[in-house]
Amino acid sequence: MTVHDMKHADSDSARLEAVGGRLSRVDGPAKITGAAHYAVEQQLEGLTHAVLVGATIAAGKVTAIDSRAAQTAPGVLAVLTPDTIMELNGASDWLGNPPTQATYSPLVREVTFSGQHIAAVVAETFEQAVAAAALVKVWYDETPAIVDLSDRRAGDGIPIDAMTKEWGDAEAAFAEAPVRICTAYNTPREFQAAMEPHGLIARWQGDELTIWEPSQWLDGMARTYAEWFGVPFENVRLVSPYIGGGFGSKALALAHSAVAAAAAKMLNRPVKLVLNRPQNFTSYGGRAATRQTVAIGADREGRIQSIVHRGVNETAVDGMWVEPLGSVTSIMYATPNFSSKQNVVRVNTVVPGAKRAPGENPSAFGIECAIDELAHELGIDPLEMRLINYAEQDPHAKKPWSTRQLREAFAAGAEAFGWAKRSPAPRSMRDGHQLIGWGVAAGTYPVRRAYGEAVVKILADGSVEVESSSIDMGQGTYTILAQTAAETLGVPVEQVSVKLGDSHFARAGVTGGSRLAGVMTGAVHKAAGQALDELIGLALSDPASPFHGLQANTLHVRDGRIASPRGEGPELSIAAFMRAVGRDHIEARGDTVPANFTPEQRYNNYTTIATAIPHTEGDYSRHSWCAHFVEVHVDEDFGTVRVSRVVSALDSGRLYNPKLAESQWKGGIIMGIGQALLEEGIVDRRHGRIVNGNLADYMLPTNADIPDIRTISVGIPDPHSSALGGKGVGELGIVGVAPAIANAVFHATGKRVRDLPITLEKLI
Ligand code: MCN
Ligand code: MOS
Repeated sequence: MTVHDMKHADSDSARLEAVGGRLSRVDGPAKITGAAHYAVEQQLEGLTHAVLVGATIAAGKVTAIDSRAAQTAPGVLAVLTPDTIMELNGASDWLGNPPTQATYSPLVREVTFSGQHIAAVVAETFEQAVAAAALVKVWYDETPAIVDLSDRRAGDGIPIDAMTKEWGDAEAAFAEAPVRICTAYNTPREFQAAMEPHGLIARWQGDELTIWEPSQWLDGMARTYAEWFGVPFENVRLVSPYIGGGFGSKALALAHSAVAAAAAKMLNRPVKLVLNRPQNFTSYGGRAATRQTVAIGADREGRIQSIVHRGVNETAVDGMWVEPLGSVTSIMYATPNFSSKQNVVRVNTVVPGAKRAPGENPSAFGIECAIDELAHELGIDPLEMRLINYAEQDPHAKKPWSTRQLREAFAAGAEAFGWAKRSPAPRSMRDGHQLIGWGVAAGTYPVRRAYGEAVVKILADGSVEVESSSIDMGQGTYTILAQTAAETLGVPVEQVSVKLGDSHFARAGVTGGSRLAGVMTGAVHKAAGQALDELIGLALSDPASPFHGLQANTLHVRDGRIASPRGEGPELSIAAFMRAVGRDHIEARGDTVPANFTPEQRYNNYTTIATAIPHTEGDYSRHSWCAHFVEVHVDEDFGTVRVSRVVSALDSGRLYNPKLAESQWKGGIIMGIGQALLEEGIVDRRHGRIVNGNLADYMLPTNADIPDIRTISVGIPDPHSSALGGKGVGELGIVGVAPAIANAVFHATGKRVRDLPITLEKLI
């Protein structure tokens, strides 16, 4: 702990080490000193290296592969092709649906996207594998590819009926509304661009498989490997102690994972395969490109009468991804009439995937820009517009919110930003050649819940161990679970060590949808409570205990010392007590899984998302909320946009650790700035190739692009959302940032940019 932290702690009500304290990340020192070993940094005896060969066309057939030169190159152990790689079983999907095909080949003959894996070379060294992979010759029969949503041959796509949300008569009410806007918004293909690339080391020992792989979901991925290779689930061990960012991309075992594990089995040697940066743009999906139209009808006072919303997202030729575009549209504002429908369009891409707040993020871009447009049309302040249409309950589920501090967020954000000083007309604020714009937008993310399990051990020396197969990709899981165990047990946080990232620990479900913190603090709280009960029970009942015979029904543990609540009798450390009763540990396995769950339901709870609890289950609708206030400077001559100020007020319920929550929110806001101004996957129209698939050409914000960001927590504990009263944090922050910036750019320039990113050529 540094002096700086101590100062922070002093100014906060919660104790540093308790839940709600501003404890710095307990994994920080290991990461900074290099003591933290990431998955693919493991040093193994006899390690071999695999390198992939990807398709250079986006559609067609591989007609021939000549691997002779590669096979005889120095150090080469094997060249795998669709003909030579071992056959795998099909695996069930993450919803738990059974496989659609009996067999699976991660190397293909039928190409459906550029970069798809066709062959792999395994060699003694990485350099040998790279050199030999360049010698593999591939011939194709190329057919025309559908490169993106704008391709006419792609058509209107496939309706996803499950996404339809309707009440009232939206079309008729829109037609009759005195004030109407109807606008279209587009977001491009985006990528997660985590600093740590995807990759893995696979090792077989008999029919036991160990995989070191960065993972947001050890148990889900272990299930996939077990199914591919037809071995029992228990035989697969996933190890992922540290992760250099995932942002949604690291939850599934992918084709390259299968190639490495198959190669390891075929060669009976451990195999390491790490995707190079361009392969990180084609081996798994980023955020799907989206198109939406938002039609809003209102009365002259600004009260919304109807919203008609239509959305489309791209998906793959041979895989389905739905980016739910109506998710924010359907709940943010009160409206008597509503209709939202969505189609998907198949294009020649790898299956798109989850990127921070999938669905909510592009959904908010549509509705939060449209509200700004309506406010401008009516001459109403955009913040006032949002208050006029404030949804007092969930308009779709027709249930009260568990908690919704959005009004408080608008008020706190506006106050801190100085919104009252905004001059309403576009182009009315400037500083020399810089046009200044102020924009606002709201955001939300549902509280996703699931059941969790954890093991808490009290050891002979009084230290505590927490074990869970959940993970920390930078959010702070290690830290908040240490705080939860320390507070529940009454021991100093330095005495707690948290072990994560090993599928042989107590099982855990996916780290996705901002659910892990709520699930795991609940499970650790429960397991630690059980361990404490056992400790106290032993202290009162064991004949060798110094507390034996004391007329007390309970004991207190504080700062790692056991005492009676009234102070009579002895007081001793947990270590001294464990010595006295001759115990070397106390262990409790606590879970929040319903008692009537069958073993299969339990297995599915950890390895699929089939048992996730709907956020509108029961009496309430549960969501986190936020309001972003943004200032931009737009150069009048050059059209360059700089975000100069951000104030965001957010409701994530109770915060387990405000320091980490603020860091998460800021990370989301920074990602939102990138999305608004920079990020865009560019596809070559001739061969459907991502041309900017590297970190030099795929633009991401750097420190120089990021202004001072102020975050304000307006949450209150929400007992309906989680055991400790927290709601989701990690994804919330990004939702609403891009529309707040687009709205600010309109205020600065009088120009609406409805296609992200907002680049200078769209402004001049
Ligand atoms: N937290 C808190 N109080 C709460 C809830 C959370 O203080 N009430 C803090 C905790 O430090 C917790 C963190 O916020 O560890 C994230 O909590 P939450 O978002 O609720 O849940 P998850 O742990 O499931 O986070 C996953 C979420 C997702 S889905 C993406 S995508 C994402 C994100 O977290 N990817 C990230 N944040 C990321 N941060 C980093 N550094 N890297 C990523 O890849
Ligand atoms: Mo987050 S995109 O749900 O991993």
